[in-house]
Amino acid sequence: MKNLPVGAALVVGLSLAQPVSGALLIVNNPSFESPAIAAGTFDTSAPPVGWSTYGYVDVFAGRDVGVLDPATTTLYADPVPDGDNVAVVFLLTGGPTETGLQQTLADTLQTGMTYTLNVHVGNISPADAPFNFSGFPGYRVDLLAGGQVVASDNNTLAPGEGRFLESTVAITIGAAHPLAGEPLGIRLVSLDGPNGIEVNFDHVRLDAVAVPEPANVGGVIGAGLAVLAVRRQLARKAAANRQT
Ligand SMILES: [Ca+2]
Ligand SMILES: [Ca+2]
Repeated sequence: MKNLPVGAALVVGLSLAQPVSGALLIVNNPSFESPAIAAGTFDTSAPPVGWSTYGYVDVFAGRDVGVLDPATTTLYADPVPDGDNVAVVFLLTGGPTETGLQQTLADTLQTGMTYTLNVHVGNISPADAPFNFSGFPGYRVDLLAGGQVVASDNNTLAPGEGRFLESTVAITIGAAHPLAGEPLGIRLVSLDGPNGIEVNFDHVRLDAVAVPEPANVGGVIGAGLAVLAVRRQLARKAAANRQT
C-alpha cells in the first residue's frame, strides 16, 4: 500500500466503501437440467432438483411439475433458452389455483441493493402433443424474501405458441425494508387460467448490484477539498511568517 500513489489509495478506499459491480446470486439448478432426461421426453413425477412445489400439485389430479426436454419435438419453434431442459407446470384439472415452483436461496435481502431477476417464460405449442396445449394459462414470476413477495412480473408478457420470452423483475431496496435480512426466494407460477394447461420456465438468473451512494462519494470529495483548503491556509501562513 505504501508504494501506491495517494490517488490510487483513494480509489482503493472508494472501491471498498462503494462496491458497484453486480454479482449473480447462487440459484440451485437454475436451468432445470437436473434431472437429466432423454431428448423428446418429460418427467413430471417430482419437482426439478432444488425446487419445491407451490400451490396445488397432485399428480393423480393431472396437476404436476417437473422437466421437459423438447428436442426432437415440434413443441417449441424457439430454441430452449439454456441447456436442454425447461421446467414444467402442467395443470389439467382442478383449477383455477395458481401453482408452480419455488426455492429459497442462501442469500438474504440487503438494503442499498438493486435486484434483477430474469427468467424465460415459454408457451408450449399444441403441435405434435399428447395433450391440447393450445392457449396460455398466464404466469407470474415473484422475487421473495422471508416467503413474502418483494416484487413480481404478473403476466406482462404474452409469448406466442411455441415461443419463449424473457421476464425481468427489478427492484431497488432503499435504506430500509421490512424484509431486510430475510432469505431471498424465487417463485415461478402458472396462474392456471382458463386458456391453456402448461407454462414452461428456463434460465433463472438473479443479479444483485449495490446502489451507488452519491452522498458518501460527495463526502469523500468534500473532505479532500477541505484538506486542500487547510493546506493552502497553512502555506499562506508560512509565507506570511517568512515575510515578517
Ligand atoms: Ca434449461
Ligand atoms: Ca400453449
